Amino acid sequence: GPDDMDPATWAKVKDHPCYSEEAHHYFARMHVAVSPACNIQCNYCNRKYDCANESRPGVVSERLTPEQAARKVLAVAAELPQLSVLGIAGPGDAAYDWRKTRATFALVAERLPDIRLCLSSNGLALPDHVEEIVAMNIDHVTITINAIDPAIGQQIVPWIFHERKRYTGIEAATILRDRQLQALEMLTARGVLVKVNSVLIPGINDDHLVEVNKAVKARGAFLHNIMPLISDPAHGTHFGLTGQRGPTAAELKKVQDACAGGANLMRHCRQCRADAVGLLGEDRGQDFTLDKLPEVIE
Ligand code: CLF
Ligand code: SF4
Repeated sequence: GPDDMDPATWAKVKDHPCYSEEAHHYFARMHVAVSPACNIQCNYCNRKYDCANESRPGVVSERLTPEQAARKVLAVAAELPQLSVLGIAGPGDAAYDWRKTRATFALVAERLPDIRLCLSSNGLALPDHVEEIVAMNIDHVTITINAIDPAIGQQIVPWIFHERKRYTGIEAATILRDRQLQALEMLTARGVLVKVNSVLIPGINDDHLVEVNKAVKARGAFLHNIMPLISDPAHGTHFGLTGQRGPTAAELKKVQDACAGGANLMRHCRQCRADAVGLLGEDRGQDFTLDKLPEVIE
């Protein structure tokens, strides 16, 4: 609350439903699925579906151009006075597909200067865009960091595509980890609030997430959101096919409890869709599909 935060930070979190547990009862967010391209492979992802770093796997969102997305945001804002945040969280990686993400935020910010802009990424491309993120007043960024030890990281992300080259194994996991931590440091140094998402994968990173929590706290992460892996063979992911299971509620709680005293934990995440609309846990996306929007804005 306002008593344990400096005023500038409080101003940024008081109406953000993910960064403030209190705010999520009163303020709504919406996502627009404008960024289909991705530069890494996660073993819990199937590219046919939304980015599972920030959302529920097995979901296909309505993909929009930046212009379509802007129309949708204006239509939702006109009907949903609680709308405070526009997030871009896939369906691929919002920082890799940067031209579309940037174009969408620019179109919306021109017409709705008070809406908060929020971005979620695997982090690999993020350091390249920090200056523009700051210049565009994107004051909330999420980075998904599942491991800081590359020996563990390579079991979750088998390859990355970076500076026109493909990397695998320990080398890929090391580059990814270094870029994620670099982005975290650069963004927090510029006053951007950074949330770190970690997907809890039993037998792979469950004992390691305490180290992730310490490492991201040391670099200024505002919140750490430990999300349960949702693994279903029907989703056709590597983990789904190899029988990797998600954690039980007790296993999730055990890891969260082990992080006590470290970076503050987010505990009210609802693993949204890349085109979610409304209060967390409610989804009004179907009320605002493209066919229901006006043809032009203004
Ligand atoms: Fe969206 Fe994410 Fe921004 Fe929130 S969601 S981009 S920080 S506005 Fe929120 Fe949804 Fe959990 Fe994400 S409840 S999946 S943490
Ligand atoms: Fe899939 Fe997201 Fe991982 Fe890319 S970053 S592979 S879209 S889960």
